[in-house]
Amino acid sequence: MTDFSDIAPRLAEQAIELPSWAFGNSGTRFKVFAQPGVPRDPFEKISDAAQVHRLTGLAPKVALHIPWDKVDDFGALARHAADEGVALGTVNSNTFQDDDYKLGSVTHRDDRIRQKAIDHHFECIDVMNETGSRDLKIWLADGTNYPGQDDVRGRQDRLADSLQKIYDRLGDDQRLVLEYKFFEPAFYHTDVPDWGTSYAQVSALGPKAMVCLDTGHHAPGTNIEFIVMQLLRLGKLGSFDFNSRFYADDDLIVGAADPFQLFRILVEVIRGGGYGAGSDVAFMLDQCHNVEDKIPGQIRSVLNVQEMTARALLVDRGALDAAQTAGDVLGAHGILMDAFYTDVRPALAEWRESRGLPADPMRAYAESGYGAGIAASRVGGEQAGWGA
Ligand code: PSV
Ligand code: MN
Ligand code: MN
Repeated sequence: MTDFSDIAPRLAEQAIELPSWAFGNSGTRFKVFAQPGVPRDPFEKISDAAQVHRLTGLAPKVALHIPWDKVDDFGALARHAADEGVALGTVNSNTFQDDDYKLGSVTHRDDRIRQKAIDHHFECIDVMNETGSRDLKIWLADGTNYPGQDDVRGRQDRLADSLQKIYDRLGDDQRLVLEYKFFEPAFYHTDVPDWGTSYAQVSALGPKAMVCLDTGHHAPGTNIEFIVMQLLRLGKLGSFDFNSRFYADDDLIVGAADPFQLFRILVEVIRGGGYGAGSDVAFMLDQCHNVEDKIPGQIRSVLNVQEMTARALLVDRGALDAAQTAGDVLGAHGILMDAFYTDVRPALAEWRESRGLPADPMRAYAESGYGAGIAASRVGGEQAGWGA
């Protein structure tokens, strides 16, 4: 069994991006629950996100969503982030909250609407140029509800054409990551429903286009770690959106529904070279709090990712390979499970303290008074996109 001290240095390589929209009010299609102290503008969202990094050392970047996080001066937002000890990360586009996009955005038959969607992505790239962000993340709500509603082949061709125009605008050090999702808001077909479609589209674009894998965007029973393995093998895994799902796109705390699945995913990430220094894979959370407090909800998630990363790093690769080569089915399985069942929490608490971080970030946040402070000082917080 690998020892914790062997893997401790590698834990310092972990960096997880937080979604700005996790800090505003959110809910379901039935109700948005307002919480006291939610941010009134993008600057306050960054300040809240920075608390997560301050207490865990795990979350040095914040992803933006345009236009939700539109400000007059993105340079000032980037400087504010730096003052708070974090940086601005991935820029997410939004082509799903405009009447024009009812029947599609970059796949729309109408040239005007398609161009409008493309122009929105150009605007996002302009933002990236100001913030220094590397990645443009595209998630599309495009799809149809009824067989025959539109010609799915034509939509796929228009998607390729629009993506090419967006891709051609990217700077040398910028990337496009295309997120897939099997359904919702469209229910018959979705234009980018699966990793294969995303892979086919980004492969046609070139090396700066990659796939984004949101862990909540698969049918029940999907072997997500297999997809992780395949995309890493193909050199096309650009980023993760981590969250948990029980049923559909639940966007719950990472590792809450199925910690073992999170472990299996991270085992493949590490096996495929997708973890740590030298890897280009962006680890993001895509989690939208509903009933839980926002900042501790994010703290819980990044700690869960760290915990499963530590367990995945503990897998004794040499012993596993030997057992696999020998055809020792139960031995190999046992080696993996030994790592999964290792309680790394005490060792992680010590590791944190050795780096000047609180042993228990959840408790440290509760005792910090930050939550009470923002509840008292902020009135009239804005909603996070959803339901806004
Ligand atoms: C919608 O499904 C979604 O949750 C996607 O996962 C995006 O990443 C996110 O919204 C933000 O646009
Ligand atoms: Mn997502
Ligand atoms: Mn989603």
